[in-house]
Amino acid sequence: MNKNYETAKQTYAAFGVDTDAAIAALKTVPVSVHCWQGDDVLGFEGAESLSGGIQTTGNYPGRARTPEELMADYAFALSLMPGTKRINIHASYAFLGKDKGKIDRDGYRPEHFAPWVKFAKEHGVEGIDFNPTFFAHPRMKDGLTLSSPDEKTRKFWVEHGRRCMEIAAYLGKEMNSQCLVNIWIPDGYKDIPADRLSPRLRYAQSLDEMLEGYDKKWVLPAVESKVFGIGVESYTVGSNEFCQNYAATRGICSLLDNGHYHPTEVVSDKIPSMLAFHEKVALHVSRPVRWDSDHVVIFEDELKEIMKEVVRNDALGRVKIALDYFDASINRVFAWVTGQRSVEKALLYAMLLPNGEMKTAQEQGDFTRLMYLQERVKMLPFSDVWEEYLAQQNLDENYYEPIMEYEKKVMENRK
Ligand code: RNT
Ligand code: ZN
Repeated sequence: MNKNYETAKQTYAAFGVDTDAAIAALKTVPVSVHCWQGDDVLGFEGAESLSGGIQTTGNYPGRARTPEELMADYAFALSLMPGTKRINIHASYAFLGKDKGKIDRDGYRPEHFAPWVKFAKEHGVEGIDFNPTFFAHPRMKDGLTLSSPDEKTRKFWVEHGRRCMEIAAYLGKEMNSQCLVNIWIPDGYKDIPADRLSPRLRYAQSLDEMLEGYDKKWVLPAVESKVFGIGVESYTVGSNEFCQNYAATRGICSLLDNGHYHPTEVVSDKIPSMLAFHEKVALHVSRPVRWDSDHVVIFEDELKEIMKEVVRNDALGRVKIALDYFDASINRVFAWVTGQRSVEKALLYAMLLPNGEMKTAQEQGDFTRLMYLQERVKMLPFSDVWEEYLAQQNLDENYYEPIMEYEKKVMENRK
């Protein structure tokens, strides 16, 4: 054990904080790591660009171009991430094999995801989460999927959703860990619509059809809302109110992506409101810069606030944490690892706060002491505890060099 850690441990103990307990607790918190950071959300279906209001920017060399390359990069990234990990797969990352070109998204089956189960088991991850892919596909009509007025289109996407619920049950069973299925649709209008209700009623109906009879033991469905996307600036069908009411009335989960709200709204404040009424709530941890830009998550204030709400409300078992960002302007493995490590740091930071004492100060109306404590803890030797956490898992702060080596040896050859 390093000397700095011993000193840090005593410093925190003076505030009534047990650093050993925090380290042990953090090791068990699952964080779901998205597969789509590795290839700019393109998937295995041959897509050359993204659509549905989301966008990756940058052209840093070395993008994974094949399933093999993506899996290699994913495995390498996971090896540099501390803690308990899950993998998070989009339907567009199916291994279609001989079915390629013969079946469409309404025909995907569990077997097309068997390689992901193998991958998950080989890399010691806790479970697999899943996402139907309702974007970047020719069957979107006028930018709509589950809310389409065209019955053939709507049915196609409902069927895709139903297939995904079956795939998720398979993934849950195989991994012996409930699979979170996140439902996000890009549906919306660029300009002022004449009817804002009908698309929402159709979306609700489609969700009901898609979720009918799903395997409650192995699958936990969630709906993700959004305020706007590129090309759908005026109206999105799956708004916040729509998704929250849908989730509440159907007894499913609501997923909050911190890039999906008006700029002065914060997800940290939404978490306790959700916890007051829901057993579970899901997160997409992202970093919006001026818009839903999906920048790499870094260790900044709102991330700390989000994890404080998870930790101090004893909600580690109730809040499902997943990552959602995609940056193509820097080394993609570095982006992956930095975002995951930032979430881990924020969790540890929250666990090392004298939360009980601060709460007492608040309840006693002693706001002077509350501010004193809140400011005081900012300068405690957090980094020594973080490095100890890494060291106990044979990791350290230098993850830059190994990634640069990997870039030279592996990624630079992808031309
Ligand atoms: C889009 C949503 C959604 C996607 C992923 C790829 O704005 O955040 O979660 O990022 O499904
Ligand atoms: Zn998201």
